[in-house]
Amino acid sequence: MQLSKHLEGYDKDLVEVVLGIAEVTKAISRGFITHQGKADTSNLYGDQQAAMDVWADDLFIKELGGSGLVRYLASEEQPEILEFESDTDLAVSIDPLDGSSLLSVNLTVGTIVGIQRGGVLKPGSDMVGAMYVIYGPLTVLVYSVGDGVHEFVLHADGEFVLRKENFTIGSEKRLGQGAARNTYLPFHEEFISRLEADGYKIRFSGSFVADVHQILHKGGVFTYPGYLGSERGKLRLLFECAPMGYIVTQAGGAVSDGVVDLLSIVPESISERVPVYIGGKREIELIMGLPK
Ligand code: AFP
Repeated sequence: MQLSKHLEGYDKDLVEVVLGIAEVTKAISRGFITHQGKADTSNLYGDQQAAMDVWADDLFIKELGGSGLVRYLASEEQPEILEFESDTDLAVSIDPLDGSSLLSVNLTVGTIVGIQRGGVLKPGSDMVGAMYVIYGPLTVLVYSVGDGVHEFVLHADGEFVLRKENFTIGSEKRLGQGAARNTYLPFHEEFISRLEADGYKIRFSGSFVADVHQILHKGGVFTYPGYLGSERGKLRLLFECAPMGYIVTQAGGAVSDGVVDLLSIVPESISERVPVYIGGKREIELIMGLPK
């Protein structure tokens, strides 16, 4: 079944936005060969932008800004929230190319999208939908509009075709852990030690979207914690953690900053960072229960 068919019956504007984003991701999947190398620019966070980052960001702004379907757009590559003429109140936050520093070594990167109504600075629990696309050996799109999690594969004829419907998080013991061990805070050190003692295998690529995709399918937990020198972590609440957290929660998992449900956090700015623990309920309960 094609993506457009699968989305039948949901809010028309929301469906059009999801399909518009899917169209851009098809262009991105074809564009890796022609947009290699680095741009001479860096984003709001000081990350040097890859040529693909800038190009992909541009494609999304043109598609969503020109569609008349999106009022607000926040992109990880833009310093401000963009506002467009629109009859809707749909608001999109987007990381056009997460993990792009890995492009130079040809590892998997992806696009992450969260969709809200009325504005982007809202808690993840208010989302009306989220999706991500992984550009790996296959181009795979995963979406949820609050009614389960579904996965599609991009076929040679240019269509996203259903591969897994209503799937739930796996149950294997896998552990993706960011930050250097000598900067771990004591409760985090304890968390990791307990998982290691329980036989968790390490899985970390440096591409959050790919790492969470693996945990979603296989099971376990991904964490990029707060650490000495950066107690609020590295990853972005709006562009990375909330949309992926929404999807993992929809798949029967959970997401936290270590203390509260991450989806309950109201972002104060688009650039807000947050410690993240995302994966199975058991692992998230463990970190939330450890004394801080
Ligand atoms: P890039 O998009 O700049 O490659 O950053 C990727 C990322 O935000 C996230 O996808 C990774 O989990 C994290 O950074 C890896 O960061 P470190 O390599 O500094 O641990």
